[in-house]
Amino acid sequence: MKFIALTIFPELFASFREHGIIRRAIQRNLISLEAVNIRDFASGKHRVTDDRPYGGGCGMVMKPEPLAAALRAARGMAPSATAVLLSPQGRKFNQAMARELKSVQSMVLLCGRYEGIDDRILHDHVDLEVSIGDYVLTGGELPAMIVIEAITRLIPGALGGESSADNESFSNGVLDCGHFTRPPEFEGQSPPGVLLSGDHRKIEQWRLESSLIRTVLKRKDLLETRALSREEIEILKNWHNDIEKIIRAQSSSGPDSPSGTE
Ligand code: 4G3
Repeated sequence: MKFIALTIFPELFASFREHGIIRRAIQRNLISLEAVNIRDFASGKHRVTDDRPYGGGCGMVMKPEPLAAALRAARGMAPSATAVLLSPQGRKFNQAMARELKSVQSMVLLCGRYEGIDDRILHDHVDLEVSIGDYVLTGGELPAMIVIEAITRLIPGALGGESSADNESFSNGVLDCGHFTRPPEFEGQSPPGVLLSGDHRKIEQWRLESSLIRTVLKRKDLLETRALSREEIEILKNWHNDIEKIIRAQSSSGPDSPSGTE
């Protein structure tokens, strides 16, 4: 996969490329990453890339000509590339979109600054507008790196060692289970005994249950749209029954119940 970032701050991508999974993926020829300076495509002595907005108001807008020229140059390097604009107005990025985008051959990531880019660039030059979340940043560079990283780590061979993207949060629509490592006791807390039991069937069962319950507690919304397996429904029913038993045992003797009813 070929990534080309268009930015007025290409240096922001320097350390991103030189560390961790992105560096390894480049070394292994799984991806390439080029940061192209939009300013190189601006004309005039001062190579200006921004201008005051028509209609007045504060802030600056990125001029269309340097953007169009930079996009044309990028398309020369990768003719079939998908052009992505990072902006707060974009489609909300998530794991499913990362999986979708993994299959494109090359991607041009247009990183705007200031109040954004001249809107005319959107219509003819941008294939997809993406937002990494509902907040405003000073530039699209960090969002671009997030999109690149989320996609890259899905490419087989990009993750180091034995780790894989197959059994982590969102990969199957629920949150990841809890994780523990040595020491066996830390600040008075011990890992669930089953994880030290060596019983791999029980460990798998615990992980499934941990994932599901954590999702119920932290991200109920994920379960509203996802089909549950028989096993998952069984787990939830068991919790439901346990909770019901606790409630039934309490209801006639709790601190709020009328006196003389027990
Ligand atoms: C407006 C992306 C702002 C238009 C970019 C670029 C947040 C996100 C910008 C534009 C950004 C996001 C730069 N801020 N939520 N700022 O993904 O094209």
